[in-house]
Amino acid sequence: MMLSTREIQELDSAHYMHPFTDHKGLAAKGARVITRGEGVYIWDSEDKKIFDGMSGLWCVNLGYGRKELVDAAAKQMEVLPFYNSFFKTTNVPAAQLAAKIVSLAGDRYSHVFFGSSGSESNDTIVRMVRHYWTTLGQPGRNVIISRKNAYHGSTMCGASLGGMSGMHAQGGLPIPGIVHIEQPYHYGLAPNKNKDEFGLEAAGWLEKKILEVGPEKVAAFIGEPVQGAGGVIIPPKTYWPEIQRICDKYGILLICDEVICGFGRLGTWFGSESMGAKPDLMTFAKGVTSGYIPLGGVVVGKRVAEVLIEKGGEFNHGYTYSGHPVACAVALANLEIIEREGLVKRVREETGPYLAQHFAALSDHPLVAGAETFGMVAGLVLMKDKKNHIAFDESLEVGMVCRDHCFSNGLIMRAVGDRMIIAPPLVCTKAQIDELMAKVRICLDATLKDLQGRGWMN
Ligand code: PXG
Repeated sequence: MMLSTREIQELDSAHYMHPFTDHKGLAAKGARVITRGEGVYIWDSEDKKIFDGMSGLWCVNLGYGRKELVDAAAKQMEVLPFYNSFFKTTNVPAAQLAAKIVSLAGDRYSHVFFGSSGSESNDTIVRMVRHYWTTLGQPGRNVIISRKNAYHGSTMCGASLGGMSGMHAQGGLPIPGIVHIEQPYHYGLAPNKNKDEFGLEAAGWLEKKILEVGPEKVAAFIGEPVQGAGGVIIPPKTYWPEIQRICDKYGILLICDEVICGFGRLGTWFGSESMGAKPDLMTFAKGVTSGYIPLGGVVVGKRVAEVLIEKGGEFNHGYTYSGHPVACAVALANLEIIEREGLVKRVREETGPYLAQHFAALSDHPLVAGAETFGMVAGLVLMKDKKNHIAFDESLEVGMVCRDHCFSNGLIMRAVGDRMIIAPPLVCTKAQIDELMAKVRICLDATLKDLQGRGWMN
């Protein structure tokens, strides 16, 4: 039986509790019902075609409708839909995928621990890092330093590592032993400063925090190579090498959360490569399967793996779905396609630079300031008066106004405060980038007209 949009919305608002959602507000309007996808497009239940400028939620990197991924899942389900890896057993796709991911990550790594999401994998990392230092006879080294406005997931550890004040305000977070430093947001914090100098200064906040906590108590630093959910905050190029130097100086572990940046989004297999960082541990999820099936995990560097394996004994941690054979089979097919189509290089050398050029050109729009990209992520700020660096009043929620115009004009573009961000599928062609940019301009014009009509803009 085909349900009407209204009927689906009624079921939805009566029974489905959505993530990060004010349900009273949603019920009044009804959720948009997305029904299918093909390539870089999705359709809603009213058959409206929409350009998915966010790759689902930073994950559908190969675009929608990739039959090979569907076939990989179906084939594995027929052969072995599930078996666990707990009791001295393994399965073929999990072992093959671990080896494949290690080969893509490079010589510094030897092992992969699997979970089903980014959040879970960051929980794994917190436990693994603390177990590592305890194994080395330093149980007091248990503090992890993260950053404000970081996003590392929604579980207790994930949300604690994250630096979102709204999340910390609910449920008594962060958990003990997690502290935060300011993010390296040049445009937002120090637009008039030299960018490279600001990068060094921002990395220096890590050293300050290490000294404040006591170097002997600091276990690790965690950061996204480019902050995604925080609004696509691209650090100055001086930032990560200096972070690396500081971690090395104090012997603390460096963790890069590659959940968004991994598997080609920044034009390298892992975002840390693009940023000049050499993490000991990397979290991944999302793009590893292009979002077709849940899978996440941790790429474990030799420094950590050797200690855990040689001296750590049993690591009392794992998930039912660690190394899920169907998810791993889909990931293997996904990585094979990324390699076959040369997508990482294409993003680095072709489509990424093309997007960069056209996205930067949006700065000529009266509303737009600070338009920047890296690979296939991009962010800009909507400004009331960009010449004098005057922001809109936060309570006006100008980003949301813009986001609604995007949706009306068939474009998914996300708002984070007054930052508008995109992360298109990696398969996006130059012609599709042209189409995307034309849509962005139409939406910005509609937003400008609307804001002027409301008297919010001169
Ligand atoms: N780390 C990073 C860097 C992420 O972006 C997670 C961990 C958590 O992954 P899971 O699979 O547990 O959701 C993420 C997830 C947004 C948004 O608003 C971003 C994410 C999730 C939900 C919303 O941009 N990223």
